Amino acid sequence: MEPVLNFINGAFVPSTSGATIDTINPATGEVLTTLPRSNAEDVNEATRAALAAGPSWASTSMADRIAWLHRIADALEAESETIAMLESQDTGKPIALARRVDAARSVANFRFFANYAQEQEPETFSDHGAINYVHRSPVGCVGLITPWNLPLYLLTWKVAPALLMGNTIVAKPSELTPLTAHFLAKTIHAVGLPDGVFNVVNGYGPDVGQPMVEHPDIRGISFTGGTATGKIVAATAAPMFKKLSLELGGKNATILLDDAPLDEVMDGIVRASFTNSGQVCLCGSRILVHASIYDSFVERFVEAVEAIHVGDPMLEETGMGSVISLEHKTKVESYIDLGLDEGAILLTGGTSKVAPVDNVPTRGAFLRPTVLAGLSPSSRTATEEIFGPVVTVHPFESEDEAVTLANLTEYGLAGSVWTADIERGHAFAKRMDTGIVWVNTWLNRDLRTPFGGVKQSGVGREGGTWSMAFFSETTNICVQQP
Ligand code: TXE
Repeated sequence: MEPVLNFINGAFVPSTSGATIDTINPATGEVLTTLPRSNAEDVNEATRAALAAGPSWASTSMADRIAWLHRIADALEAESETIAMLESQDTGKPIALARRVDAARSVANFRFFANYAQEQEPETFSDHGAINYVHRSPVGCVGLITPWNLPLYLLTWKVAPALLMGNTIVAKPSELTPLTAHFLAKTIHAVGLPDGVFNVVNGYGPDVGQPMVEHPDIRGISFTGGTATGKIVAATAAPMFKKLSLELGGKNATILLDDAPLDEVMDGIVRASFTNSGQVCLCGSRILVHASIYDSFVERFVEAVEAIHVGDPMLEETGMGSVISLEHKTKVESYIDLGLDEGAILLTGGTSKVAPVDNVPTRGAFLRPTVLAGLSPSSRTATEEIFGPVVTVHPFESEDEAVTLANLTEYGLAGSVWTADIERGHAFAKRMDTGIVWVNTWLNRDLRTPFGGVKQSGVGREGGTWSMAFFSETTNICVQQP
């Protein structure tokens, strides 16, 4: 596989130091290729290119930029299978999931913002004999920093609106998953986007991400990643008054009210628990079940979880592949052990010592989906983010108790409520202290809606007009009428 390079000013270049990092296929343990180990010098180069390209890109019309988004979407769509393959190799996720979620949504992100921009009405207000209108201009050069769980999906979620609103970009993918950001750069280069408008700098967070946040000419940062890193980013950016969007961690609750129709909801709850090996910040990692249906739910849930085919991500029938790395596998296993120390009953799965996944490479980072019962809802295992294929299940006696349990962690990103009575779903959803609530569904995404969390899950919202607002500055122009 060709080495990943930085993409700066329309050229593919190594880091100035020449240093590289290996990127591993987590399902096999094999080295896929190398990526540049960049540093502040490379960030400065990329920022210089972005600034130089800024004025001409900002002066393009919205219609031109919409056309560019469609060109990029068309080119990505033509290569969907390649994107799925790269993403599956880079992350260990099943190829079917990479096709259905990562590749498809990366195209959809460009298409959505191109089409949605055309639906927007001018923002005007008239009163006191004057007409006000909101003039939107680009933030300028923006920094996009993304994580390893949905690499291209989350990068394009930021690139599309940033380009649409006339910004130039310095992007930093996770050092664990550089392949599809590189592919996006090649695609953007091939369609002929002007040099310097989109730049990619690869490397470790402290070496590349930190200098991006510190750079005075990078005027906005859109960050998706862990809460701990989000705090570092926020502390650096705050005194510089940069525009900042932080999509961070979660410990989301899946709540079954006493009338939840178990047969109908089971598939949704298994998906919410174990999609992408639980490595989606929107996954439900705590399942709260009304006591009256707890036993029957647990029995059917465990049966459904044990039916998930865990194995080689390249096989079509695989439902769950590996986690992102051996290091992350060890972290997840430490939480399974912690859960047992905190008094959990292991209903299925467990560490690879207890429940090894067979027919996979020994150096593959594979874990079985794991369900822990009997834990206090305020235990560490049930309140700290694990970000792996591990869920805890807890009974509750009343809706008030369920609301208290749902809201007790320091996170507030998402959650789902399952009930036969839609009115109860509406009412319960409004009591949850999260940015997103699904009722009788999960990961049903309308890209016009605000996406983001509260508390330790972050600050700001992206999606639809929220993204267009984040990636632009407003000037209100008030004209006195004659
Ligand atoms: O995050 P990290 P990871 C969260 C999820 C999990 C984590 C997993 O909850 O906790 O992200 O992704 C760069 N200055 N979400 O481990 O370490 C780093 O190189 C600037 C929530 O990758 O935070 C990488 O490119 N940047 C999310 C990026 O930050 C730094 C969805 C994220 O790395 C940096 C997906 C620094 N000092 C994952 N240190 C959601 N809410 O949507 C590291 N980075």
